[in-house]
Amino acid sequence: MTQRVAIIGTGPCGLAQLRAFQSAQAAGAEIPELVCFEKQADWGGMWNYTWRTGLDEHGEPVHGSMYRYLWSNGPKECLEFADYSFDEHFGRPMGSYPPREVLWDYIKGRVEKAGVRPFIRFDTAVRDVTFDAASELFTVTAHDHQNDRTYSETFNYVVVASGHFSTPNVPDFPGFERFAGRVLHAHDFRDALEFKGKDVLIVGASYSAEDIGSQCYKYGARSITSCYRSAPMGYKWPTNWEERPLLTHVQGSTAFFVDGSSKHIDAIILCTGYKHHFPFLPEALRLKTGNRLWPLNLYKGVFWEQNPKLIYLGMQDQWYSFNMFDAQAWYARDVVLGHIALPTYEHMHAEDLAWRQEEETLESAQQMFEFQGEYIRQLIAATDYPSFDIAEVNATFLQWKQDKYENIMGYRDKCYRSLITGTPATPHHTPWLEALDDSLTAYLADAPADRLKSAS
Ligand code: FAD
Ligand code: NA7
Repeated sequence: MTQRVAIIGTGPCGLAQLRAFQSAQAAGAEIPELVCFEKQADWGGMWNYTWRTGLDEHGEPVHGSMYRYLWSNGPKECLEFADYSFDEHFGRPMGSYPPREVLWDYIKGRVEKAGVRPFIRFDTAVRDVTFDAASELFTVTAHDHQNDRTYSETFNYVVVASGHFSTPNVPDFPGFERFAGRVLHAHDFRDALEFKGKDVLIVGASYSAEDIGSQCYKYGARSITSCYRSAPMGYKWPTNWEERPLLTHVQGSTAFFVDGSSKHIDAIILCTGYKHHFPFLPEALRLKTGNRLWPLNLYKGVFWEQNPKLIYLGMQDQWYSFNMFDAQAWYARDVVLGHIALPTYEHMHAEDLAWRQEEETLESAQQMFEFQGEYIRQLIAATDYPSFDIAEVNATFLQWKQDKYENIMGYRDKCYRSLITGTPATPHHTPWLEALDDSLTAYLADAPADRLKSAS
């Protein structure tokens, strides 16, 4: 019987899995039957922007957490696909920090070229996955929203590529229930213009706090106050942005902080991270972890050790992103195809624990991306995924970190060299802080629209 593989999700991870199998097929391998379930109407996962919040048109929780005006928060050179370069897709050099729509276009270009769209069932949400030990088959139950039909099919493998930055972690603070302004989580943040002229309080001190605060600043918030639980972000903020220790409570329109200080605020944005959430998985198959570099119980960061026919992609906290997902997907593919044999449970778990032990010793950002880089290097060495210079990617991450500490509102104007093609990035026509139009058309134009108009 032909093997069947279910893939849940068509974000960068699910698409990496499809591309991995397609590339093996193109090289002459016989591949299993692939069925990819995607609850949204289009592919790209997070990068497929939606204006919706709350529930979608089918009553499903909205997956998207990306907002308008989002530009890459790391250099594109650190995430470039090794088998599909930016040069190949765009045919020209560009800046190092493209906006969301440009990266979405890039992600789509590779899978359009690979011709894998027919494997995908869109508007189809996976509801339930079970495993039968006797037959060694998974039963996947899905809801096809186009035909309003729920059905079940069996599979030999299940790849969970449903992402982990979608279900918000939403703490409560005393006084929220009587606060006069808006309280929202980053997951529901869409347009920074909503906060123009307002005093915005940001809770949290990681990527979302930094970037959503920066969006609000860029689009005209009156002031930004960000508060932290563990440590301040420590960048050189503009004069109307200050960091305070954690919020204790809110009274009327006043926020109070752990150090006893207080401040007037109009709106509160909880940038307090996300939960790994798999409502379709039973207890025995469900990964439980915080957002960290080495989630436990996944051999090679991918295979559910208790039942390695269940594969998780992209569950790690991410310095590396698209290229890590590729490394994982290629490795998973080679296990499914029988090119790589998995060791015993004891071996897998011991290796997993050794990675975790090392993860726990990491202190600096540099140590963390080097750790993730080494993990990826080892995965790539085992497959035919094109290798690339991980040490140079790490060096680019290090420079990126320094750029941020030098100028948090200007780091996106810096340019790096591709580690796949060697092409240097070229400065964007407009500094990030002044580039209010984030569309693909505006980004790829030779000059800002107003300059083009006056020249014609
Ligand atoms: P996702 O992209 O989240 O895709 C998961 C897919 O699974 C979705 O299409 C979803 O609809 C589908 N799905 C979920 N549940 C089901 C179900 N039950 N049935 C069927 N389908 C389902 N990374 C970067 O490299 N650079 C950045 O600048 C960057 N910025 C980010 C900004 C924000 C605000 C967020 C939230 C993330 C950002 N990331 C960034 C990280 C981003 O999550 C990854 O780049 C990437 O999208 C992860 O891919 P994924 O496939 O694992 O998950
Ligand atoms: P992260 O990186 O997981 O960070 C979550 C932040 O939220 C972090 O600063 C946490 O503080 C803070 N947090 C979590 N719970 C609380 C409570 N209860 N009170 C105060 N602060 C809290 O999530 P992000 O959303 O920033 O980034 C996720 C992805 O989205 C990332 O890939 C980006 O590219 C976009 P801590 O440091 O743990 O004390």
